[in-house]
Amino acid sequence: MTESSILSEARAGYHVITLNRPERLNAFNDAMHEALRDAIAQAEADESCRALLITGAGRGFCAGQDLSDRLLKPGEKPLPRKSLEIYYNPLVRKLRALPFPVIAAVNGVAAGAGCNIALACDIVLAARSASFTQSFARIGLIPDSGGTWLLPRLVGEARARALALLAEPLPAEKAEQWGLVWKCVDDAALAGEARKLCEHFAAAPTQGLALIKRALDASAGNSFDAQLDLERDLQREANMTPDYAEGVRAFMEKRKPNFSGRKSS
Ligand code: T3D
Repeated sequence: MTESSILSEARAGYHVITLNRPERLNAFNDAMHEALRDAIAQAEADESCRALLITGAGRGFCAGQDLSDRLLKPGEKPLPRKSLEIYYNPLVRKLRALPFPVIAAVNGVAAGAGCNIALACDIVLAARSASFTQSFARIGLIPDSGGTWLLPRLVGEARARALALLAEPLPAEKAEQWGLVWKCVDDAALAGEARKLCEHFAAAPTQGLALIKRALDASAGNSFDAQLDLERDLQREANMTPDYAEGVRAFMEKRKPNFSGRKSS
């Protein structure tokens, strides 16, 4: 494990990344962005990595941008910032495109970009004490890191607009009821539930799961017809994987499949 603003740990079949600036509720500065980018690249480069878990140290998941880096001195004029191009957008694009499931274990408050980075993950597990806040409107910004795209798709237009415009915290239980997150669990159960999910994915047909991610991500911009064509193409790829052959064999032999997660045998 490396001690820094990002803790990264390789476990059997998956990696765990912990956002680690607890005194700032794990808000992002540039160094943390860079360390996170490196940790994700390490997970991607590790052939044995079949899932990624992201969580936060301390009582928060992530409070978005570290605003102490944005405080203007008296008389100083604001500059056009490039943090979305350089950091936030590449990060959420990468999380969506990783060829294995990404799980966010939201252990506490998720605010601003920290909220939308969690929502960009494939599965969001939330501790009962956690909350989700589109805090941008409180400081004159707009939801970023995919928020304006994800929110209406996850919770519908009416709730998305109220969440974005009012910037009120949404408690984890309501977030689950609204379909913003997959599941809300007791605080003490969060780490164990997240580990179980990762262990499940570490033994899953990883190539097939990567194709599922691609199909779901493309669906929002596709017509029904175009999506059928995409499903045909991706299913052809899935057909060719050793895990499909193993899945069918195991079914016929009435045993648990032993998936390798690899592209070829
Ligand atoms: O410029 C660009 O790059 C554009 C990109 C923007 C992306 C964004 O994410 S913009 C949104 C930025 N985030 C926020 O606006 C959230 C700010 N934080 C809060 O509203 C509250 O802290 C929370 C609602 C998240 C939690 O409230 P609470 O009462 O549980 O905790 P707290 O006391 O406010 O925070 C604890 C400490 O963390 C505190 O420090 P202190 O007083 O103990 O020394 C607080 O200042 C610090 N902290 C929390 N969030 C941030 C932060 N420090 C810097 N930046 C933060 N975002």
